[in-house]
Amino acid sequence: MTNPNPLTMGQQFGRRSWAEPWKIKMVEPLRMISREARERALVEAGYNTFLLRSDDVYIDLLTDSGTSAMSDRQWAGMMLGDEAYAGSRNFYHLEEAVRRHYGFRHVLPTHQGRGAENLISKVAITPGQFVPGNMYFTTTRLHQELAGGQFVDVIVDEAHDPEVVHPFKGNVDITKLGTLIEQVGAGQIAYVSLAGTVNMAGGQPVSMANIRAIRELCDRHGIRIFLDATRLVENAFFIQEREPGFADRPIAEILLEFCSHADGAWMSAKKDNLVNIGGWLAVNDDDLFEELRNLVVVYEGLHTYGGLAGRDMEALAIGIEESVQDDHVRSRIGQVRYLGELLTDWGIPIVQPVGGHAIFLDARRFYPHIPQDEFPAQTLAAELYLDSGIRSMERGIASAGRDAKTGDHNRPRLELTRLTIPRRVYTQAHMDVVAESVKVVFDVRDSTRGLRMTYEPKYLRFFQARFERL
Ligand code: P61
Repeated sequence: MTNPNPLTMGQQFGRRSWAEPWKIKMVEPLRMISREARERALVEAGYNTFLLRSDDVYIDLLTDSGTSAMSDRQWAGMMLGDEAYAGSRNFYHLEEAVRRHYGFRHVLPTHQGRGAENLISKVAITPGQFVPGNMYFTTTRLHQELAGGQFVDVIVDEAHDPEVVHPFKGNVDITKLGTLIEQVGAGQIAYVSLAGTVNMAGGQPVSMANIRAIRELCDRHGIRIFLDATRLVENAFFIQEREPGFADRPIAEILLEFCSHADGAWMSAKKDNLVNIGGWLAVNDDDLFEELRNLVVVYEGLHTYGGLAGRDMEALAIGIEESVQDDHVRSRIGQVRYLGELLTDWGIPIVQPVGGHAIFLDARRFYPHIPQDEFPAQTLAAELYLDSGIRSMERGIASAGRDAKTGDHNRPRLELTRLTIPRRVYTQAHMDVVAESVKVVFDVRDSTRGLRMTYEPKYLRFFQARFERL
């Protein structure tokens, strides 16, 4: 039989195909349990994908955090761990890699991103101060609040609308930031908390022009800028692609320039930096660093290991080098886009434009008949798992938690289910399987019912909350 459609997928989407700049050397078998077994597993997990056993998951798109595949060079680095308690040579490799690619002077390892968030929040926030940022992130905001700060969202309005197409939906609205500074006074602003490719907005980037404008405003008022560098390499890719004047500049160069406008950064190295565990905190100011270096021994470990083994720091140092390579980033984001193109083609509502690390299904438009208080995005994550064993994550009302003052649910405009793509792990065929499953769940959407929360933990409730079907 002749092929009725002799086009590659790239041609069908009107572009040249991309391919991964690596080949596979070691494989990990996948397992798919029966639908009956998935039903049992889901009930046992209280309809919360965080509570599933990974053995019961077929394609795991819960997160891109710590789930990437390391390279042969990184694994070789694991054998070169200098496990000295103090002054491990791997720490100096890490320090050098962060300095070279992010440009900050002082570097501290931490066990992961939230370890670094804890330290910077404790040292840089005086209770009662405000922390403006480009949309909240769960752990970031919690550490800011636990340190006595109050997070204020100053992202552009477009970020809260999943249908608006804008090249830099992660940008700070300079007017909102300026108004806040005028209202509360510069002394009451702890710092600006600026994330690259904003996670909760759908992996949406910040432009170079925007960080320059924030810098200018902050300089006028003596306010510091700290970056959440977790997915800043991916942010640099979007600047290269979309911002005039950057098309011919390597991602590594753009990253360095972006960081040059900030006073420091915290990092969950489990994302961009291609390791299974690790983080770091880096700042330029000597006095601030001295305080942080002292505090790290309380919460993480000595300042030359910060909760990491020597081998972890070596893998991280190598991961940083690999993560800023143009070929790598292009294929990583290319894979996310491929899935986005399929779903868009089939009329499935997703956040547009497609961001760096994930496809975000728009659960409000998916299930218009399920009110937000009945957890449409959580429902969608459960339905996808039931259909095919694909694990995704709720990013809506459950993730947003409760208002600290009123105790009522925070009700974000974005009610999303995240299909997060680990780096260098799955193939295009896996993406096809994922898209087909989303389509099946979409086709039966009208008969799907929502959920009721039956157990609610106090902090970051979405991780451990339990639900049952209505
Ligand atoms: C994720 F459901 N992200 O996206 P740590 N900043 C940013 C992150 O994306 C981030 C951290 C800081 C995760 C893991 C996770 O509500 C959740 O290394 C932009 O995880 O401590 C983590 O870095 C924290 C999943 C975290 C969640 C919080 O999947």
